[in-house]
Amino acid sequence: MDKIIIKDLEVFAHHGVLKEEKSLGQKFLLSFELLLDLKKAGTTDNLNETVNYAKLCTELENEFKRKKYDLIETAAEKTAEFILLNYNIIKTVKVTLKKPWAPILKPVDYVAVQIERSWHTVYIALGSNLGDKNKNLNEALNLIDENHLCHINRASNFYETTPVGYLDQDDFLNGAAEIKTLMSPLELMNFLLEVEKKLKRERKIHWGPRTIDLDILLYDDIVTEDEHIIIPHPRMHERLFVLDPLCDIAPYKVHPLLNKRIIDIKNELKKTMRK
Ligand code: PH2
Ligand code: MG
Ligand code: MG
Repeated sequence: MDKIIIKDLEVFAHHGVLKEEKSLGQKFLLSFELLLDLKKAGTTDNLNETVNYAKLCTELENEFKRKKYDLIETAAEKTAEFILLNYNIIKTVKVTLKKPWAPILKPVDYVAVQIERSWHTVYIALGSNLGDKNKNLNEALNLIDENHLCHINRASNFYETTPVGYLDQDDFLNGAAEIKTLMSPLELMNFLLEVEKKLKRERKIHWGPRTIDLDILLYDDIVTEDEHIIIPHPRMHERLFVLDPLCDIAPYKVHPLLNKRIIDIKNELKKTMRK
């Protein structure tokens, strides 16, 4: 991917654990690699198709001076978030934050942190079989969209489905959505649990009735080895109530473990179910 590079922007600010650092302040050097597509700007010669780095540097200086953090880790994290939230066209940012006058009583050139942060594309499944199912799914989508670290890019149609697994319960309404997020898989999972709680989901019977169930299906193309966050969702490819809605919004997305398109997984599952 193309890049805009800003090296060693000098900013005087007040980050540090020591109280002298917070009162006196010191010099910081901020470097950035902004990943974005520069082809259109390059062919049209139009500033609106890219990032105005003069304006960005002024905004970064203001943002960086706005608060006093203990850690350069936090200052870097907030700066990365500021860029990704305010410049839609930037997909990924690498921030290097140097502290050349760090009061460590040793001769060093500088101490620094370097982080890389990105927007992630996630597919989630939604299901409800208690109360006003349509309203539950829509409220879940709204709550997700209201969080500043998440946007709903696309939502599927909602499908009435018969229960799979525990059968003695009402039919489900199922859907899927494509989300853009700055959260990590764990942060997103905890956030979705909070949304479920807000919609008054009570966990009683495993796979039993629920006002809302929100599951992460795919997160970029990652394959986790963590038994608490299994991505891709381990049963998504066996469930038509997941694949039908997912096919509305991402039929040609490739499942990163099965290495097959969603639409092909769905059609093959339909065929084996007819046998
Ligand atoms: N969710 C389950 C178990 N069974 N069946 C349908 N039709 N739809 C669901 O969302 C569903 C289910 C566990 O999450
Ligand atoms: Mg589920
Ligand atoms: Mg679940």
